[in-house]
Amino acid sequence: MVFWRSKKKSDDSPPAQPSGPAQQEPSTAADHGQAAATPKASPPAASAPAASPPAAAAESSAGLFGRFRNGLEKTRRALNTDIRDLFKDEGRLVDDEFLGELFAKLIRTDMGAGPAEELRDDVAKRYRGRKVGLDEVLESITAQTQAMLQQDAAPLNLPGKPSVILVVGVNGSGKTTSIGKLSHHLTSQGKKIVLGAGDTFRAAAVEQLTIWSERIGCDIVTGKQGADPASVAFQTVDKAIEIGADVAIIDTAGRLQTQSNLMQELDKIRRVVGKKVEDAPHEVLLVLDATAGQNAISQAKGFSDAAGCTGIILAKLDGSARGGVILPIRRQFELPVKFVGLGESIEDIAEFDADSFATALFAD
Ligand SMILES: Nc1nc2c(ncn2[C@@H]2O[C@H](COP(=O)(O)OP(=O)(O)OP(=O)(O)O)[C@@H](O)[C@H]2O)c(=O)[nH]1
Ligand SMILES: [Mg+2]
Repeated sequence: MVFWRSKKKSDDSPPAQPSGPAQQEPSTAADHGQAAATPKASPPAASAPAASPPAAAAESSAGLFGRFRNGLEKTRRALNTDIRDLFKDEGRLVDDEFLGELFAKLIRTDMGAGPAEELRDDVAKRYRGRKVGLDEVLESITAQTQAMLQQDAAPLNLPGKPSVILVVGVNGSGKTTSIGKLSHHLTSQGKKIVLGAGDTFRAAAVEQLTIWSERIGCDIVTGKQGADPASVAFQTVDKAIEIGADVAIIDTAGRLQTQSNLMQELDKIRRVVGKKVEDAPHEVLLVLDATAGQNAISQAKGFSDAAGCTGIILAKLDGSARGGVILPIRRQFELPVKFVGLGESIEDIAEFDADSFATALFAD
């Protein structure tokens, strides 16, 4: 049985209303390889915090720079301290010793050997044999990082009403939180959202998304624990059509690409929503955890192809001094980074922009 909840911001209305029969596709008895969850979802928080005031529809690059700068504080501090340490004196001769030290500092941000070598080699090409100051080196590294992070413009593909976004990734990467923040971002642009609690494996996951829906003031479709996620996805899209929503965003349980039954479950969700709305899902967003560094990359390798991902949300950039991980991610995934997560609050998501991001990464 699938339920949906009408939007409410801070009232005390009763919990989910039953809606029509469950969708007919048979359930997959997927083995999620996780401990059994709490038997019942507790009712959602009665009075969820009100949503924050709407953000500006299109953020200026100055605004973005400021947000990246704050969100990247840990990485930025580590990098700045490290690189500044190379310049104890007035200037520094760019020789093998300096270049080796620079490489060692850069690699500590988890950017990987390839990108760190490129940055080092660019400094060598420009300045070898010369005495340089900190600013010159930072300028060179920033410009090169900007070039490495460049990608074609990658706005969300939201072609019609409703557009469908599926959110996937390994356990704990930040999927549900990113959905909450993304929904707020879209709502503040005037879009009407319906959430689908496709992680039916854990009752707490449904509860978590329900609380987000209340904060945002949007509808949510939920299923009983253990319900077929494809059924929830189907009902979510149905609901979006019924109420004229612009976007349906479907949460999924965490999984590894190697769990083939769970990857098939994603396939089924895709098929089912594709039957309801042409070309749906229009976005399949892979959420990666920046704090897991290179590990996030190896965990999610193959995931993007298997799940037909269209873009990346790099979550938890604020929580780590290893924000350089974005460089190998851009390189290895051949997928645009669409959003970055910069904290746990509702506003802590930003559209990715290579220039502002790289400038913020090496800023004071
Ligand atoms: N600091 C910080 N924490 C985040 C961010 N995004 C998510 N988190 C935290 O990361 C933890 C996991 O986030 P969830 O959104 O539950 O992750 P998930 O991928 O849905 O997890 P599963 O459903 O268990 O697979 C939570 O404590 C979140 O608050 C972020 O951008 N910054
Ligand atoms: Mg989740």
